[in-house]
Amino acid sequence: MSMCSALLTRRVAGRRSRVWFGVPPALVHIRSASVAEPGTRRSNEEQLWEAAGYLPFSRAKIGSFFQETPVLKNPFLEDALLRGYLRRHLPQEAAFSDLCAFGERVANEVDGWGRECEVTPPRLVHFDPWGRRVDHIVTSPAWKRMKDLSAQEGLVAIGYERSFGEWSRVYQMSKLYIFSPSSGLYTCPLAMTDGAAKVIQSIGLSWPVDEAYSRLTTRQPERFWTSGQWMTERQGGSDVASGTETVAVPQTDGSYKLHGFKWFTSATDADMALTLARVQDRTGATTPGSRGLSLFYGEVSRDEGGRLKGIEVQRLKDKLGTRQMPTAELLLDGLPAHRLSEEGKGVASIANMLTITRIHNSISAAAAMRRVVQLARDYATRRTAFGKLLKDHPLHMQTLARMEVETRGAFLLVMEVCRLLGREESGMATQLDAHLLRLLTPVAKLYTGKQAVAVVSEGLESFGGQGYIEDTGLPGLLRDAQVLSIWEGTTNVLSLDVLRSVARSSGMVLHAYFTHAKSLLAGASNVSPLAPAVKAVNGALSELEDFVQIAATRATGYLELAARDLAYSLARIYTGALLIDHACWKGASSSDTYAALRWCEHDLCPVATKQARGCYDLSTAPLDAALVYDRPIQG
Ligand code: MFK
Repeated sequence: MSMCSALLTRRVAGRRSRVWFGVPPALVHIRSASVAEPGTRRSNEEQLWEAAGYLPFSRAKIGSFFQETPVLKNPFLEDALLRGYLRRHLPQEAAFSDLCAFGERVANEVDGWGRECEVTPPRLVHFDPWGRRVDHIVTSPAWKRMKDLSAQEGLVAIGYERSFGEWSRVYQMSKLYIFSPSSGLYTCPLAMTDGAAKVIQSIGLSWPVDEAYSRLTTRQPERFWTSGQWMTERQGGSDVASGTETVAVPQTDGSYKLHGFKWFTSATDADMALTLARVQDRTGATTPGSRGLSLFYGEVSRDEGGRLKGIEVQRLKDKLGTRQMPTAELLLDGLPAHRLSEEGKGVASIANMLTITRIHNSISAAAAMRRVVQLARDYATRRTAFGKLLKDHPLHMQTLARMEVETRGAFLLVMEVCRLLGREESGMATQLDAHLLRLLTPVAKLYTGKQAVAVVSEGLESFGGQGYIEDTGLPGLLRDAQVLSIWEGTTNVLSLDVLRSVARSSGMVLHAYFTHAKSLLAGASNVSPLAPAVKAVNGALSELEDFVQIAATRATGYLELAARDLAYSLARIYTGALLIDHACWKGASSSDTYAALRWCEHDLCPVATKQARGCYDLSTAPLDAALVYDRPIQG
C-alpha cells in the first residue's frame, strides 16, 4: 500500500463514526450531490464540509457551478401559433392527438437520434476486404431508424392518403415542421421522396413506376423507399439546361442506359432517383439546351456480386453542414432507366418535384427558426447574468421577440403555400389559387431560407459562447440552415423564377396576388389595434402596384435587376397580410396582434424604396461591377 492510500484509509476509517447534524456521512454525500444541481451554488453546509476536509471523496477542483442546459419540450405543445393555426383550419381531434404524441416522441426520443446522425456521419466504403468494388454508403443506425419512423408516422404518406381533404398537406407539413430540426436531416430524403411521388402521380401510375409510387407513399417500413433527385452536374446546378451532359442511350426493349456524371446527389442511399438526361439518336447526337432534356426514372440496385448496377460512387461531399446525410458524386455508367416524360419535356416534368422540395425547404427553414426560438426562450428562464435571469432583461426579450416575429411570419407564409397545394391536389383550387401557388412557392422558399440563417444565427448568439460550442448541438442548426438558401434554387435563381411565373402567366399571378392580399385585409378594417399594420400593408400594396406599372414599360434588364427586391416585397407584404388576417380570427391572442404590428414595421416594399433611388436604372449595372472589382467608374 502506498503512503497516500495508507493515509487515505486511516482518514476514512477515522471518520466512519462521525455524524453531520445527525446524518451519517454516506447520506450527506448523496444529499450534497443532489443539492449541487447545475446552475445552483453549493450550500454553506457543503462548503464548510469541504473546507474542513471531511469529504471522503472529492471532485477535481473545477468549481461547482454549471450552467443549465436548455430543454427541448414537446415542440407541438410549445408552439402557440401552430396550435392556433390548426385550431382555426383543421380542428380535428385526430390530427391534434397525433401531432401531440409525435411532438412528445420528437422531444424524448427522436431528437437524440438526430444528434446520433450528426456525430456519426455517413462514410463511403469503396471496396470489400477482398478488393471488389462495392461502393457502400455506411450510415448510422439512427439514420436507418429515421427511415422506419418516417414510414410509420406517414411523413410522406399523409400527403397522398388525403384523409383530411384539402388540409392534408397542412397536416403533413405540420408534422414535418415538428420533426425537421430533430430529424438528422432525414427531411431531405423525405422532400425528394415526396417530390418523386408527386411527379409519378402527375404522370400516371403505370408500369414501371406504379410499384415505386406505392413504396414511396407506404406506411410500412419494410416496403418504404426513398428517392433521390439527381439534377446537378459539374457545370452547375442552376442552369440545368446547359449544364446537363448525361446522355440516355436507347435500348431495344424501350428502356435506356444513362451515362454521365452527377456532381451533387443528396441522400444518395436512396432506393431510386429521378434525373435528367439527353436522349441520343442513332448517330449518338443529342439536342442541346432545355429542349434536349428528358426525365428518367432509375432504381438503385446491386448485382449478385454486391456491386451497384450502372453506378459508381466517386466520393462523398465534405459539406459545411447537412453532414448527417450522404451527398455524393456519382458516375452513371450504364444505369438502367425508363423515360417518364416526353422527349424534351424533362425540365417541365421535374418542375412538380421542384415545387414539392421547395415547399419542404421552406418548412425546414421555418422549423429551424422555431426550434432556436424555443430553446432560446427556455434558456432565458435558466441563465442569470448581471443579477437576473435573461428573461428579465428587456433588451434580451426584445431580441427574442424579433426572432419570434420573423418565425411567425415565416410559418404563416409557408403554411399558406401548403394550404394552396392541398387545395390543388384535392381538386378544390380555383384559378386564383393555382396562380398563387405558382408565385408563392419560390417566394416562400427564397425568403424563408434567408430568414432562417439570420434568425438561427441570432439564436446562437442568445446562448453566448455556448451557442458556438459544437456538442451543444446549436452550431449544427446554423450550418444546416445555411444550405436552405442554396439548394433547390438559390435566392437569385428563384427571384428569376418569380419573373418567369409572371411572364408565363401574362401577369395573372400578380393579379391573383393583389386580389388575395387585399381580401386578407378585409376582416381587419374595423379592428382598431391593427390599424397601423393594415395601413402599412395597404400602402405597400399601392407602392407595389405602381412599381409593376412602371417596370412593365422598361427593358427586361430593369426587371432582372429588381427581381430580388421584388421577391422580398412580395414576401413581406403577403406575410403582413397573413399575420393581420390571423390576428383577426376569433381565437387569436394579443400576441397575434402584436406580431402583426411589429412585422409591418419592416420596409414592406423594398422594391419601391430602391426604385426611387434609381437602383435598377441601366446605368447601375456597370457601377455595381466597377464597385465589386474596384475599377474606375467610366464617364
Ligand atoms: C429540407 C428539404 C430540402 C430539400 C432537399 C433536396 C436536395 C436536393 C439537392 C438538389 O437536387 S439541388 C438541385 C436543385 N436544382 C434546382 O433547383 C434547379 C435550379 N434552377 C432552376 O430552377 C432553373 O430556373 C431551371 C432549371 C428550372 C431553368 O431551366 P430552363 O430549362 O432554362 O427553364 P425554362 O426554359 O424557362 O422552362 C422549361 C419548362 O419548365 C417550362 O415549361 P414548358 O416547357 O411547358 O413551357 C417552364 O414553364 C417549366 N418550369 C420551369 N421552372 C418551373 C417550371 N414550371 C413550374 N414551376 C417552376 N418552378
